[in-house]
Amino acid sequence: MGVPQTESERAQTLRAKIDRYNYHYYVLDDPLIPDSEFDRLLYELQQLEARYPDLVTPDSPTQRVGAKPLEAFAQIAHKVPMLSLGNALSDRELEDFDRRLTERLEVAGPIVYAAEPKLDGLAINLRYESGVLVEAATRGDGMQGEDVTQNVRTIPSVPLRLRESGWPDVLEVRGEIYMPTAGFSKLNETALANGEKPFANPRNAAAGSLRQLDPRVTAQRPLAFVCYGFGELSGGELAATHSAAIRLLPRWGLRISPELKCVAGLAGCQQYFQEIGSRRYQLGYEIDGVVFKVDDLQQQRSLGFVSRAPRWAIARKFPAQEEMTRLLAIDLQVGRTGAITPVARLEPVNVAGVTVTNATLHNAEEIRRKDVRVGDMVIIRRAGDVIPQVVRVAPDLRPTSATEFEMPTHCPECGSDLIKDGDGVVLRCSGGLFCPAQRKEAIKHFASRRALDVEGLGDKLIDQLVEKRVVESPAELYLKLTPELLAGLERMGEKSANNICAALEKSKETTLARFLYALGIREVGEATAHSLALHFGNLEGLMSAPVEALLEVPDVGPIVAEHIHAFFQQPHNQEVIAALLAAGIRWSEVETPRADQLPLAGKTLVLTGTLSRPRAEIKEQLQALGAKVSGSVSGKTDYLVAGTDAGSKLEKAKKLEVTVLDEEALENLLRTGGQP
Ligand code: D41
Repeated sequence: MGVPQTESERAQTLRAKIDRYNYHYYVLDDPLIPDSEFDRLLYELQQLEARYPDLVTPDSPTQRVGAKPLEAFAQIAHKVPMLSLGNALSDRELEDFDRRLTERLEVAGPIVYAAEPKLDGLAINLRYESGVLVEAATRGDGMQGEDVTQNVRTIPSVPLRLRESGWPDVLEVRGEIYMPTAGFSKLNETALANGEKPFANPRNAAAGSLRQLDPRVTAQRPLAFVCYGFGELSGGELAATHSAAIRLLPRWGLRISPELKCVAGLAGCQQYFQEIGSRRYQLGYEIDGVVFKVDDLQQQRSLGFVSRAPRWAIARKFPAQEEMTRLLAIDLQVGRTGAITPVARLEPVNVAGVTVTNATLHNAEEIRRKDVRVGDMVIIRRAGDVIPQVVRVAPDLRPTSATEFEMPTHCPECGSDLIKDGDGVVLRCSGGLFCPAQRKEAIKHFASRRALDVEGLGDKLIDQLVEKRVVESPAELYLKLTPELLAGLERMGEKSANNICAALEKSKETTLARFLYALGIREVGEATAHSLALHFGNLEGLMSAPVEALLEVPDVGPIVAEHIHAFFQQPHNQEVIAALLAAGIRWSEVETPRADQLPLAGKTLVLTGTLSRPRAEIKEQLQALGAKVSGSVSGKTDYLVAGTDAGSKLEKAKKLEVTVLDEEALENLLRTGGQP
């Protein structure tokens, strides 16, 4: 069959693009487009070539797996090829995998799989001879890779010599070199501070760090290594199962995944995938899925390989977190304290299952640094419940019509001057509560759950009330809103109107701490509001406190003290407070307990693991009882509160013989006010 001209041209275009993206990705460690986009292009080319085999050329990117070798490093041929891994992108594909294997193996019961997270780093082969590290090579194309021995030797978790004894004379281990997220953030912060270009993600940072020609540079980079497989082994297999063999490694000084687990059958795989997925962002390193391997080596052998991938292993991938879309406009959002945040309006794009239409651009400095222009194709990243971010632009896809964004000098909502704040990065509207945007946000904050908790008074309703100038301050919620007035608004029934009025009435009975938090004083969060309430015991004392007196409150530093003082000096704020009190807001006077009389005074607690309530909430309650809540376990720690999947902190606490409380014990402690 002849190849239509257009198809042939398309294939050529695709090849040129893919080659270029490959080069940027593998050689420069600086990807131009997200992986998801790259995969789509490659897939399109594969489909085209499958339909028209005449289109296949020997140099087509479909004919090569992976990386173009750097000129600078010597090539090393792998004694045992480094295989690639098949993918499952859905539950269905994982099901198919397990069914296929069950049929091939002709087993009755469920297959046992070794499961572990799929780290997003670089695959490496380490060769030990007589217990000494002699060679480290990248995976390359699977047959030969680059000699990165000198660089790998600088990685602290790679032993230069194996510990103890019992290792085979020739031991090749395979694993991933990666950069933990904390180290990655620090590295990029430093790069930014030095005016250098930050890395796009931890994977690129790890790759870039490993491909340094000067090992002294690599040594400065926070790299780590974990093992997940084997290459050449003298004396044959180390054990009868994959997991048993891997578990021999730590005694020789080689790290393995702390998450390595054996699971049974499809159900076990799916549960493991779910479980790791739920902790994905707490792991401290980036993963892009989970790997399942048939644990029994006999079964592995009988399954064998297809092309270059073992039949007995699969990567169940998470949906891609990065996608590309067009930036349609940059709008400005005015926050509660007047801070101006530029927001990217996007052509809707599905990122990991959620349609994204907006992403934050943080501030003008960020827009300048990333050189984001209206009309650009931008890469959007959504990680967990974090607000979607514009990570970078795809510079070679920039249309000629793209326009630079200019920060206005006046508030888009009220026209007041914008002023540079503190470090000069944040712009702030100087309009205060004259600015309708700030008014809306102030009222939303006031009514929010952790402030006065007015149930049913949603954001949309508050927007409407402020826009119609019905309500201009929190106090007017109580003075102006009646069931009749509310029922007259859009999308508001009589019943909801009544409910909101009842909720308003109920919210009047509150606590001093909540009231202070609800006022929305800058830098005064829940914890500080609590400390203030506890320290002063009443509103009058706090309102008239000079800065020096405020500085005596635990957790209050000079900047916060200044904000608090300035807030209460403002006549407008005094009026709002007076009006709120006149409207009937009340709390029972808190007696000022002397700090040292609180039940948990002098006690230091540390929280770790996954807890069933937000940490901030628990922390606040503990602090209210006089406890200090610290981030790290030390000899001074009195209690460690350990949720599920507690890790190194729990181990350290046990070592230091610190009392460990589970969640039930914690709740008891809080209920009884300090008796564990
Ligand atoms: O964490 C990983 N990235 C990972 C990669 C892992 N945990 N296990 C892996 N296992 C294999 C086989 C089954 C072939 C031993 C892998 C990889 N391969 C792999 N990494 C890059 C290509 C293949």
